[in-house]
Amino acid sequence: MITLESTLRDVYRTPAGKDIIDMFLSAAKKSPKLLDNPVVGSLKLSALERLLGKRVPGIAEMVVQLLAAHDGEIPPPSPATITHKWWKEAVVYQIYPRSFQDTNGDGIGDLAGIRQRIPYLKELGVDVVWLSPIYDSPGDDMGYDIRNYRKIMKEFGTMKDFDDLLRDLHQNDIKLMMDLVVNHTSDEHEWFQKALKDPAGPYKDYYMWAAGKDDDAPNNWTSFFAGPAWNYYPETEEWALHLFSKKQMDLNWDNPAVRAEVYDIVNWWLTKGVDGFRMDVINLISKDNFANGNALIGKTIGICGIEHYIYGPRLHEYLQEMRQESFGKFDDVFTVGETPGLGLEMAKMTTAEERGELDLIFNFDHIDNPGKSRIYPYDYDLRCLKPYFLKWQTQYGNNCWPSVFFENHDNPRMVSKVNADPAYSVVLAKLLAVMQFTVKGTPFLYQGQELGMTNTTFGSPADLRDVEALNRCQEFTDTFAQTVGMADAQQVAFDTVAWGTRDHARTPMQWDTSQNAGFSTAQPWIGVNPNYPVINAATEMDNPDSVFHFFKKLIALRKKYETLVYGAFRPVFVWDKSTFCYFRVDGSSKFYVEINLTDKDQKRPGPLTRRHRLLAGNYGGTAVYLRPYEANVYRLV
Ligand code: ISL
Ligand code: CA
Repeated sequence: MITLESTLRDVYRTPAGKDIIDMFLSAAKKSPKLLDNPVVGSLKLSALERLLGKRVPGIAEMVVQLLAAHDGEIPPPSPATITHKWWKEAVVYQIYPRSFQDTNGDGIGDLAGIRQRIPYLKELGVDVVWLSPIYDSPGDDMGYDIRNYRKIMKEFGTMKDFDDLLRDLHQNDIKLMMDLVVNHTSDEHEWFQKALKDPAGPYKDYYMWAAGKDDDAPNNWTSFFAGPAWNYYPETEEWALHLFSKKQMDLNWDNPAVRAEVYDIVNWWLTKGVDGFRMDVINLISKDNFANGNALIGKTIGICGIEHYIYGPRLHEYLQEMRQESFGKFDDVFTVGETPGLGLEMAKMTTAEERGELDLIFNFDHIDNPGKSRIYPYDYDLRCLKPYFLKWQTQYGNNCWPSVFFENHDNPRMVSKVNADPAYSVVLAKLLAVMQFTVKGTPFLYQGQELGMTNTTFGSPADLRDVEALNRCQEFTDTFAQTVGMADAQQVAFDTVAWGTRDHARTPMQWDTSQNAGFSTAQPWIGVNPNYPVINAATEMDNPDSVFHFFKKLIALRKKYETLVYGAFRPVFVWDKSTFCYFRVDGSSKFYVEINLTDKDQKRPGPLTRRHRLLAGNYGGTAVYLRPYEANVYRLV
């Protein structure tokens, strides 16, 4: 049992302990190798704060509490070989249906629009389409607040539209992955409504309730979307938990009736022929207790109370039961868990094939630089990708399989984060493609990434649509008003939020140079990026040097050479922080990748020989040195 008296070495031997210490060391810009030092390793856990060199009182207690339910966990050892699976070879394309293609002139994307664009997806060469939620929803969090799991959101169409889409995708050898949001439901879901109408009935215990303290919330937990994580309901005279928006009510997974409902929903969609699920914040479903969160850690991370549910006591039990009761009964479906906050060791406990839980997870440690959050503007340093990939490509084990992504519907466009100068966006988009399709793991593309789509410009809060951004705008206005005065506070708040808002990823897909970029004949629900006359699918499909054709080429390469899927990852010149170079090798082929992670010319760390055949490069050829953000893939013959 880990206690405050345990040594840091004991803590570091546990999966969760290692991940947490690594996370805090990385944020404090200290090397994980610090724990190899025998003196440091023998320090008591209570000395952790001093090790980090900054006051984070209570961090040791947080580690003890988080580890309490996971004592003795040991990740299964890595086997010598990798099991071949179709979903390890596939390329996944995430569609945000609201912004993909409108066909009925209401300014909102729909299922018929996705069906219309299947030829485009075939041309690109993707194997799986992942749809962000399409279920009936009031749209408070753009569909991540589900009101009816067996009904299609009216703006997106009907169940017949869904059946037509699924049939046509399958006829084109494209599989379909749905987005399963079961940590919470909309407050308009019938379960929650019944809980309010009949507090003594069976549905109240579908959700997470607690008595308040006097007139205040049960504890100090805050929502991912700013503000307290509790709503008060006079009907029950209690508070209900919402880790996300005020209309997204957390389900009580400790209730076996809730788990049975979820498995029934999953089986209903799998029986319709769906090929897999991306599972929204699935690591948050097990909460340990409602004690207050560590306020200082909450301040550091930006969310208070997270240690009570980020890796909860019954998480593995629920994930194993879910597989047994649903996915495990169907051949060849695949599951990817969205698991914010799970590090590599906890991910092994959740995805190692012997564990019978999830196939893949999304880890977000590379989406922001260590210790940074997109809530506050900062200059993203591309060099951080090197230690990230070195770790996940060499330590994750052959019984686990990485997901490889740079963008999704929750984050600004990567090319703009790295360098806002449009002169670099094509080269950067191609650099990221070289990395995404040549490291080991399943690539997950986000719509528009294959075009090099960028962030847009928002003029005022009226241009924003995301509940998280609008909440933060209000929160920051209130905070800044105390220092800069109300007149400037709103502008400062908006400028802060506009940098990292999720809305950047949700502007309409840019199809061609016609009105609204060919997305809709009506005014779209969110503004079109003004750069669509240059960055759009039609223009790029006519240009062999475009980002589109570069992605298409790399996807084809990955299909042609199994070495790029299952081959060994062999990093070289690891000491060089400015470049990232590695081999992919198996019995049949050998590939070499060289990437310049900076906006400066860099000396090539390793010489090219006449054996190096350039297959793809974002400058279309090579020079004596590596140019800004240059990325090249060679086959050695
Ligand atoms: O942005 C993030 C990771 O880069 C996280 O803060 C993200 O909000 C978190 O991972 C949860 O995201 C998922 O659940 C939310 C929903 O708003 C997001 O769109 C979804 O991806 C609540 O359902
Ligand atoms: Ca529409």
